[in-house]
Amino acid sequence: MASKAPKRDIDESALRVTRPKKVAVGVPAVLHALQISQQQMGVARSVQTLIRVNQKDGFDCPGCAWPEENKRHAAEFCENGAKAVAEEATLRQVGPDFFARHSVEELAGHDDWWLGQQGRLTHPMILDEGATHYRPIAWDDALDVVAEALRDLDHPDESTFYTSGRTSNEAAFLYQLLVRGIGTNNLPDCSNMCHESSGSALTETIGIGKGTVSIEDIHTAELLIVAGQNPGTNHPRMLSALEKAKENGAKIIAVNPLPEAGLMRFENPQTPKGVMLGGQKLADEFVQIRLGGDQALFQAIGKHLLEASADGESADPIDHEFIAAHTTGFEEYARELAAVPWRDLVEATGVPESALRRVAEMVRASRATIVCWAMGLTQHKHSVPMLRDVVNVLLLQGNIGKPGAGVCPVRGHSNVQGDRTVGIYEKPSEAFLAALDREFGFTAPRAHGYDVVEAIRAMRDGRTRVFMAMGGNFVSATPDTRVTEAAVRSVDLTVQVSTKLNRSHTVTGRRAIILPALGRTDRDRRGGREQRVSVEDSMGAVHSSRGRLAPPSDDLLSEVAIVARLCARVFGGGVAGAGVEGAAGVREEDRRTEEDAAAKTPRFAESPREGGRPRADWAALEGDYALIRAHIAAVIPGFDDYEQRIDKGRTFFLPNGPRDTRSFATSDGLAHFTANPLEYPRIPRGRVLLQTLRSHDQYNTTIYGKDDRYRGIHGGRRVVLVHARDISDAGFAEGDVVDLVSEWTARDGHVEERRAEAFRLVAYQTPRGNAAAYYPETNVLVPLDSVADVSGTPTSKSVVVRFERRG
Ligand SMILES: Nc1nc2c(c(=O)[nH]1)N[C@H]1C(S)=C(S)[C@@H](COP(=O)(O)OP(=O)(O)OC[C@H]3O[C@@H](n4cnc5c(=O)[nH]c(N)nc54)[C@H](O)[C@@H]3O)O[C@H]1N2
Ligand SMILES: Nc1nc2c(c(=O)[nH]1)N[C@H]1C(S)=C(S)[C@@H](COP(=O)(O)OP(=O)(O)OC[C@H]3O[C@@H](n4cnc5c(=O)[nH]c(N)nc54)[C@H](O)[C@@H]3O)O[C@H]1N2
Ligand SMILES: [Mo]
Repeated sequence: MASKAPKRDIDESALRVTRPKKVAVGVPAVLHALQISQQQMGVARSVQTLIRVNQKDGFDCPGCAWPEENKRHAAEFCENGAKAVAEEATLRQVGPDFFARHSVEELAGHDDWWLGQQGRLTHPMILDEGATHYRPIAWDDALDVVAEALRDLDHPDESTFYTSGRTSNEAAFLYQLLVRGIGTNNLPDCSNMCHESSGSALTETIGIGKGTVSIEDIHTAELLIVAGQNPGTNHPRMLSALEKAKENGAKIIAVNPLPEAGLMRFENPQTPKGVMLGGQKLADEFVQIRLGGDQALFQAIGKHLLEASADGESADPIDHEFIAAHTTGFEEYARELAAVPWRDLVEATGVPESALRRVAEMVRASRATIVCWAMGLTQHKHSVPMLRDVVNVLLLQGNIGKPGAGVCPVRGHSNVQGDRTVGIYEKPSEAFLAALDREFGFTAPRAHGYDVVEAIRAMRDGRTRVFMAMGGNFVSATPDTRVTEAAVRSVDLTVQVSTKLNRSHTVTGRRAIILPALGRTDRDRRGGREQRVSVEDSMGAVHSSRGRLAPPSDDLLSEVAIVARLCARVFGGGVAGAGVEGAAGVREEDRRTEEDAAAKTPRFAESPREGGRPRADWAALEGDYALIRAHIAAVIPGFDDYEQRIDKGRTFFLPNGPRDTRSFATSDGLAHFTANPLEYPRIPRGRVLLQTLRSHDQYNTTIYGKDDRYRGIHGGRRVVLVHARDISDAGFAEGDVVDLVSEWTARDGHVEERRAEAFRLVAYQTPRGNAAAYYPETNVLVPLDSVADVSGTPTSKSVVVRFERRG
């Protein structure tokens, strides 16, 4: 039996701090995962579930986007994947009785851990205007309310549609069609807060916003630089790939302000050696960099390579042939870099010149280098130029489009990359829109829509009347919590398609609707057959995913069904089932006739907007997801024979010009060197620069447990990790509880302050002047206007704060 959900929030007074660990994974991790699984779903369901994770006929792990290897292990999951699965496959439930017992106000007073631990949502719910409690509502009525609100808009841009990154290709494609059919490109997604900087930098420089390596490249690289990433917690299966690379002779450089356990050493629970020998040493070199110093590091590497090339004494490290044939901008890059003083590079990184040169020598010695990165590189003000400088270094040695070499932005959510591929983007390309128009006989809007930060501004400024979210936890995941919450509360109607209860169900518009959806692990029967969906991993490989577990309730619909029914209501034509078919599939007798639909056809259809509306047989799409895949194949290059290519658990790669043929879809068909002035954060006196990151027991805003085992934090989350001398310099002692106050100079020049209360000071091995605390508790400190240049990503890894004694 699963154990009961907690009754109380996290008790921070129970917090315990021990020494951080040096080794990641191993047997304790597996035991911990099994324990969490059993609490959530009992023994039998745990076993039944975990053996299907990432298997060829199983479901794609909702944990992260790291690819599976072709030859699968019997247990192709990791501790944190197991936790992600347990979180979804839990037997705990949040049904109408739960909402009758708890007012929305009471729920809003609980922390994210408590909310998430209550269980799966089982029934559509509505919060009427002025009501204190959600009440149950039939699916048809709920969808009618949404459709009606959409057609009542004066302008389509008064609606905004968020997507988190777990949504399947099929659901995401239909969802963007709904949104563009309504007439807006307001499609912000979690990517805007995540790898948007990677997309921006890579599209500009190599013509594709994705990585250029496969898992085999990782195995065969001579050098891997892992910067701004904590794979031991967030991509544990990546450690097996790094281990294999090491066995093949690769060197690894870890670049991080924190000595993260997984990067330093790794015990592979799947090999006896890992368990018995205390694991494999992973990082050959640990560069303990200052927050935001990575641009300087990559400039230092580039500068050293150019200097070595010029001295003419030893083998030239620069691939002049590649540069001449495939790139532009080299001269200017080299000239600008020559003018950057080493002193500045040392200051920005906090690393002595000798160590910078040592690292650069490792790069020089390698004939195949991969740079992997995640949030430590994407969530800074200057992330885009930083990543352009990563590309510059790789281009110098021709490390794009050759085996064992390339760029590897390691994605977060399990289908965030696929969602973008199938059109979840506020700035869609003309080619994509033109193809969409042709396929569905309408004209999609061309004007760009809102990203996440712009969406919040629009709500704040009263320009949004309907906000819908396909998964995720918008209110907790976004920056500037107080501003965002007020913004969301000003919307007429908020609609959340969700699997689990979270804060976005408690901070709502004047009216709110919860639409409970099937998750990855749930069996999805529609149209009398079991449906599968498909996803794209971090390396551009597409494969199918099929849940096998009995869903928590018969009242759930798949995301595809929810969107298909909204399309039918908003656009008319092929109206899918009324009535609640739940997981049992569409019942013939429940199908509405076209005439019924016409009677209910929204005002949109009566006075169609200029572009007309997309035409499709929505009911048919709901009944057979293969038909949606056929549409995707017709609109997006690279999906030919989609259906056959995902049969029998097969995986196929989407085309990738730089990787496959060294062709670059830039304006001139060449890869671009860029000259980027050096930037790095300056920390005012008496302040520290705070990064907001993940603990080991959380998945973004979903908190699995209260420990961050590898960092030695147990039983609580309100900690701030700081250098011991910065604690004493600020006049505090380790263990003191302080408020974190962020300081931000607004555009008009005045300094704004934001406060996060009651954090315990923990002395930690971080560079002087740098600190770390967990997200989402600290999102309240991140100013809405503090975003990365070009990409607009909130600067979650660099927030200037001071500590204040609690009054
Ligand atoms: N278990 C689990 N898995 C997850 C997630 C989860 O929450 N839990 N989230 C998923 C998602 S959506 C994502 S995007 C990924 C996130 O994966 P990560 O990017 O690994 O997540 P963070 O915890 O934000 O860790 C950032 C890392 O970068 C370092 N860092 C911070 N600033 C800098 C810097 O300026 N320079 C350098 N070099 N390093 C820096 C931090 O010390 C930390 O090690 O993980 C995915 N997988
Ligand atoms: N300060 C700070 N803020 C950050 C970050 C940071 O490092 N620091 N990281 C940013 C990053 S990288 C990301 S990706 C975002 C994450 O932002 P989001 O993706 O919005 O947040 P999650 O916490 O992953 O969303 C969890 C919720 O998704 C729902 N859910 C889970 N699975 C499914 C499903 O299959 N279908 C549906 N419909 N719903 C589902 C559940 O209800 C669950 O409560 O946060 C960003 N915010
Ligand atoms: Mo992410």
